[in-house]
Amino acid sequence: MRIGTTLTNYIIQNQRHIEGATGEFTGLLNDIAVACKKIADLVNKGALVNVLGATDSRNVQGETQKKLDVISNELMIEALRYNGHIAALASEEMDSVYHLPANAPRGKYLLLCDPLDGSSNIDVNVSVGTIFSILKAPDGVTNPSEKDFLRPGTEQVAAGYCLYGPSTMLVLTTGHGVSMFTLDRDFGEFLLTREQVEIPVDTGEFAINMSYQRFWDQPITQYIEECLQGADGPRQKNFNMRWVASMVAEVHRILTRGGVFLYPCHSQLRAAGKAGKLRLLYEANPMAYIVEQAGGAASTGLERILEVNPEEIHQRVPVILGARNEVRRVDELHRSEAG
Ligand code: P6P
Repeated sequence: MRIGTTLTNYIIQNQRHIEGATGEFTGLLNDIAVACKKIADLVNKGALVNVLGATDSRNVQGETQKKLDVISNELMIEALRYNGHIAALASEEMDSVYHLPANAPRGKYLLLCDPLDGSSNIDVNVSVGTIFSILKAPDGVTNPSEKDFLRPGTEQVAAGYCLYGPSTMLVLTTGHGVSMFTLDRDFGEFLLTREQVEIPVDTGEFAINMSYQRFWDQPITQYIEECLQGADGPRQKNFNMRWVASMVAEVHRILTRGGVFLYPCHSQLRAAGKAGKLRLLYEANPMAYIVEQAGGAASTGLERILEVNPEEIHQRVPVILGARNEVRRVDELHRSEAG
């Protein structure tokens, strides 16, 4: 009988390839995994522990916060703030950067997270997840400010998510491919269940919220129309459609069986002064890093997501990610519209 490869063992084994690795990174990932295990436990218990439903508060996005949004954010802070692995934290659920308590040791990383993405699905028992992105903190800065977080996605040292689905899975990249770990609840460890994940370059499955169709720009309208025309249209093949309204679940499906995910900007979002729905720093960037590391592509339609220069922490961007050839097709439609 074997234990298998735990997340901690896997990181330690792989850390040997990282120059100057001191074990701090392993400690940080362990802190994140502890928070995710506790969130998984609460998501799994749901109504039994009175964590469902909404609070009467709104986050900086103006969205009503679910109880588990707030709890997940608090758990992430608790798991990290005194362990000396980060210098500061930014979260979808907090207006500004979280500064560590004065007596807390500072670490060399910055953590950005969406503590519970897709939480509108919580009350209807559909998969949700935690998304995280890790940057190096600037040397010698004991209280990083917002500007220290405003770095392009190419500077991420790691990114991952934890999917609270039929099984709880943690998916991670540190720049050497994508690995998947499944939580063994019997002894509370994430065990390696897949590595070197590859996204097929082509697909027959797209994910988009069709209810916004009347607001789409021409490139998106044309791309989806071609998919819907199926074998009789220019694509000469039929497409399937999925929409879970939980980005973590969509990305996991794409990593597992392929596909393309689109959350474009559209006229209704622009009218509200928004450049998209999804947030660059703690949704689009980590997912783009993971998808690219699995051989896929991630674009705004006009540029590579990982090369977008952030201007503010809760900045939104359009997101097209997944099968490389499909993302390229959408990009080409945007270029031809631009002329
Ligand atoms: P809509 C969840 O709120 C989220 O941020 C992503 O996880 C998901 O892909 C998207 O928004 C769903 O948006 O407009 O379909 O509800």
